[in-house]
Amino acid sequence: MPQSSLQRRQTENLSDDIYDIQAGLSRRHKSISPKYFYDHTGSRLFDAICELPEYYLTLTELEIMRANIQEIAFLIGQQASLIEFGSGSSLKTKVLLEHLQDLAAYVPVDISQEHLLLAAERIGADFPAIEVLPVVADFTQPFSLPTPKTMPVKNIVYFPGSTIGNFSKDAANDLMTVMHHEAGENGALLIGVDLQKDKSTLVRAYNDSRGVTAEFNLNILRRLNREFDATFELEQFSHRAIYNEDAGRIEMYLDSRSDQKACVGDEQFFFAKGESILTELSHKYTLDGFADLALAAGFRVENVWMDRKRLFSVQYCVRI
Ligand code: AVJ
Repeated sequence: MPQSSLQRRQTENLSDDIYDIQAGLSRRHKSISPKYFYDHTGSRLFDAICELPEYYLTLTELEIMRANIQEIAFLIGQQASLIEFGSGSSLKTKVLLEHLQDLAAYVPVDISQEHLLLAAERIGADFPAIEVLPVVADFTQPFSLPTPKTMPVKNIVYFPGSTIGNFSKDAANDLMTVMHHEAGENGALLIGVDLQKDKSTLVRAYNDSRGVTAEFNLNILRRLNREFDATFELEQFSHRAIYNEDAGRIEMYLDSRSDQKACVGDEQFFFAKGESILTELSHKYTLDGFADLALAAGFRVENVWMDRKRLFSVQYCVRI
């Protein structure tokens, strides 16, 4: 894309984002999309969360991948194209690629061009034998796939980290439908799914003792101040994460400590003392619950790998 139109697209995105943030804060139950967590600081804070033993998700998923990598690689087979939803900067992706040297291509898909190209470059350097074809796209909408030099036998969509948990049941169904489309005929989905478990383990994972998650949550306001002309006072909000058992999900909020106002762009918002902004939902699935979601989007769960405590699952779903 020529430089000028790329810049134009980035400014358009910026104003789209402001409208999106303003719309979320105009609702009766205020919310800010979790996609705004991940600026540079937010990504670093998330990396720090992933190293906390209380945040069992990342370490457990990695352990499951390592323990079952032979079987996973066997199911994926030869000459597949691995399409990762997300930039592919994780250790799990490396573990997978180390055992898939005969891939037709590796296709990381991410909306953040900067993040994506950096991660793709690193992967290209670490795995010179694999053709890396990054795609800048919003993966919640259908996108077209690049054509690798080697014709792929099948497409494997890879979606680690239980990011599926961030999506409401309807949005998760839509996203699974996009993944079904991108997998194409003979395709499959390899996905990390966090599981329902005792409330205290879940609550601790999102209220870590070092306060990294609180910092991560508050950083969203810092980012709005810096990038979206907002005027939030960070000390006037506090982190809260609860487990909603009926809905089977963690809900993360920023609670206003006082009656106050803040601007975002040219709009002003009022926050009553104790009023909350919802910043993230993190759905936890039962095995049956996820199998139903998969089925509704045209996938059959063929294999489920879990840790011994059944905290987390990695699931291989085939297209039906
Ligand atoms: C990356 C969306 C899977 O929901 O557990 C971690 C993000 N939020 N701690 C999650 C997150 C608070 C994470 N996901």
